[in-house]
Amino acid sequence: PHIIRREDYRPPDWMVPEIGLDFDLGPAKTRVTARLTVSRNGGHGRPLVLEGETLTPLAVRVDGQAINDWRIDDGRLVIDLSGDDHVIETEVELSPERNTQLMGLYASGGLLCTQCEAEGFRRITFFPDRPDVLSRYSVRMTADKSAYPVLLANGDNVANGDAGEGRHWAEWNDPFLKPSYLFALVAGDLKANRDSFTTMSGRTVELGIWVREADVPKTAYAMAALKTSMKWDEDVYGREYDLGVFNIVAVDDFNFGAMENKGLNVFNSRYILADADTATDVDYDNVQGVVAHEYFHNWSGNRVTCRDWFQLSLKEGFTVFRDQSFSADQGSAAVQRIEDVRALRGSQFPEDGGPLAHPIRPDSYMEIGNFYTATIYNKGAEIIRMIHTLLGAEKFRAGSDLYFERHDGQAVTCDDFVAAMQDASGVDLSVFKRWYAQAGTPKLMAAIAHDADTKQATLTLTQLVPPTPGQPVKQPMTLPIRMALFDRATGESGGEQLVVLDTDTTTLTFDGFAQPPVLSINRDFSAPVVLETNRTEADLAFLAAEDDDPFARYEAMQQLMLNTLVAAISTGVADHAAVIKGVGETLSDGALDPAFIGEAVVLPSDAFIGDQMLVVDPDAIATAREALRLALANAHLAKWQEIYAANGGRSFEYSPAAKGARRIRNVALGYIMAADADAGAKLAFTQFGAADNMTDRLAALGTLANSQAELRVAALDIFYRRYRDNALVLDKWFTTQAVSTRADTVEAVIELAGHPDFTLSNPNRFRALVGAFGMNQRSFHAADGRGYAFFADQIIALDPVNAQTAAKMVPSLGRWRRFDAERQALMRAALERILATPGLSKDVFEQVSKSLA
Ligand code: HT7
Ligand code: ZN
Repeated sequence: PHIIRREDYRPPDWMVPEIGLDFDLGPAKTRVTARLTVSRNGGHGRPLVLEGETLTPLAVRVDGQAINDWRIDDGRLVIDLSGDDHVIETEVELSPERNTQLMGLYASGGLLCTQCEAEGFRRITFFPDRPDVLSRYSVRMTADKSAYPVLLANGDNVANGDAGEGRHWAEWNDPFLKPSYLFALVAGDLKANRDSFTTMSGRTVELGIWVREADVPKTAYAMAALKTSMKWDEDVYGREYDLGVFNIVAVDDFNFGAMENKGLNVFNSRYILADADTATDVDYDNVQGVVAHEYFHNWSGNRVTCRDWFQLSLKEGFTVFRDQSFSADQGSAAVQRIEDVRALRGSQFPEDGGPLAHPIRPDSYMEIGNFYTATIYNKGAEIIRMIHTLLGAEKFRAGSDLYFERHDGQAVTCDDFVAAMQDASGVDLSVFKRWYAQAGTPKLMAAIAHDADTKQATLTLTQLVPPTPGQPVKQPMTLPIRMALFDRATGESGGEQLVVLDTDTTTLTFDGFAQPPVLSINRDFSAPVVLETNRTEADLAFLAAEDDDPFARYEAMQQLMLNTLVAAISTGVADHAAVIKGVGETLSDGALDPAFIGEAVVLPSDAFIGDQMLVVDPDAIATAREALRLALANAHLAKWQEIYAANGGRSFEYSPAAKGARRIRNVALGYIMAADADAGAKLAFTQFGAADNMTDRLAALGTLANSQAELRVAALDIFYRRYRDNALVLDKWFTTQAVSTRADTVEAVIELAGHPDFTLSNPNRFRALVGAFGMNQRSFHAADGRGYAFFADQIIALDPVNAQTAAKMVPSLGRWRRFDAERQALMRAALERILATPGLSKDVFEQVSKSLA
């Protein structure tokens, strides 16, 4: 397959200042007539080339005259034009209901909707489908009135009418220039939760969240989140919404989380619908975060967009940073940061250390759909966060103001973003820009030494950026490191300092320490690195109890746990004493937020423990982790029971305090279950039955699903019967079983793939079972390879139906180099079997071939 390279970028040959689209909509057959005003860009003689995928032109007209001398070249429509300005009309026919790839125009649950990012518009009409071609869109839709009473598109609704024969039409105009990837339409039988927002300049914006009528009550939280986001973007970034209307539509079949189409966001329904009975606290948080993310794109992505897809992190990294900051401001900033870092370590670090590693601005790709990665999004956000740290909040804001002012209405590059930050702040970011070009997670070694005679502490920082595919040698990165030194006798520190390391190594000295100080470093995870220090167990225990930076405190506890687990795995001898003591102190610290405690006392995941090992041994990890869990459970049983009792008995409320209470109580339930399986199962089953909210019900179900308790079967059955008609909740039922720590999970998952409610056509359902199973280190890596074989079968089956979703699964197998020789062979065999499948999509081909290289 063809490789697209960043260095080959060339401005478009033809611009399209205006486009009129006429849709005659139907699920089986939709006719699309497009009218493009085109103008030659520069003094070249090249033809007009319009991208097309799965399209056949039924008519082509140039300046009103039908022509026949067009040609199709690899799906593209090529037209020779003599002048510099023309009007091109094309007609095509689509079948939305046969579009299972969910890119372009497709049918979902009785709706017709579009997904155009990154390259879906070319599946709707012939067009120079690239983000640097900005056009003014006018759209007319005609459809059956009873099946599709609501017709929505970008911008403002300017006219409506009756088309006769039970059909009606609507026209929408978007006054803002936009790239084709931001085009959207939706037709369906939808009802709106309507509200309004008054902007900082006093304009009224009509807000609508469109869903099935029965789901309208589940949109209240999303609406509140939208209004809070609009206000936050005004307050924190000075960004005001620009249209008179902002609509959101929820659809059930969606390849991603949501899409920021101008004035018409389309969402995966799992990020819109929430009520106490069906959504967990995590779901509520996700709704808030994704609503904010898509709304923030209106400026960081839409008003200022990307010149080409290599610049994807320009909009995604910045917008993730913005949504993370927003979420931190809505609740516990400490817990938000812990979750952000967990997500980074859980998905981006493995990507950075594996065969699919790429910089946040990649140099080449085969299929851009494969580059919506944790690196582009989450590492991209960390890179923006580091700019924020280096500049400080005020200068960062000045940089963002300059960026939006300078580039409003343009399609730009990551260089333009950094230049605005640099110009507004006066801070030189030239070395920092290596973050955009170099892949790999830097390792930072921090060694603290002390001289009792001089009362000096010496800190030596050394960085190493590992080789990654295609990048054998790296230059040092700019690492903004927040640090503090604590006096271990008084518990005081002289305050935090920012050290900027942009060389391989540096040594810093600190005076006035009669005793060796305790090093608190990379506070708030100020640089996305893997940290190695020479801190002792006593140092970590001190920080876990005393550090005034909550993230550093959490990290110290995690590091204590990791040290204990890794030592147990490598020596076979487990010494749990330090962790038991640290957890006990944390549980008894009345000054701590329960939400924070809930995170601090949870053991690192199997996968994260594996990341610390040269060769991942899933069985040894599981054994060591269960042993530590059991030790913590037994040592603090009375405390877990006390916490469980103290945090229950209240009726559901969605507030940071109530959420924190549920979290710590459910963590306690897990430990009680570990200490006493019978009592724990009874407690869990009672909670399962009595819960007035999904967080508690699902936590109880998950605890039972991991257990040998007989009540487990009953609970799963009750849950299924209660929620079988709610697709989003049924997804949880599949996932709970797919991530179970039970030994028979592989068989259970294989059986569930044959369940009548399992389907390849709904990405949420596929991810709920197969995607979740791919993350279950214990069962996916079952030594006999049944997990791998099942997984490969599923990817092969899904590929012709939905190549994008199938390709997203490949990285679970792509990590084969991290395992023992037997597992390596089995994983490679699974990948090779996928690669040998006839007619493989380029999406899956790219992921698998790179994974095997
Ligand atoms: N910008 C959006 C990306 C997206 C997408 C990408 C590929 C295929 C389908 C997709 N749906 C949405 C989402 C976002 O980052 O906000
Ligand atoms: Zn985004």
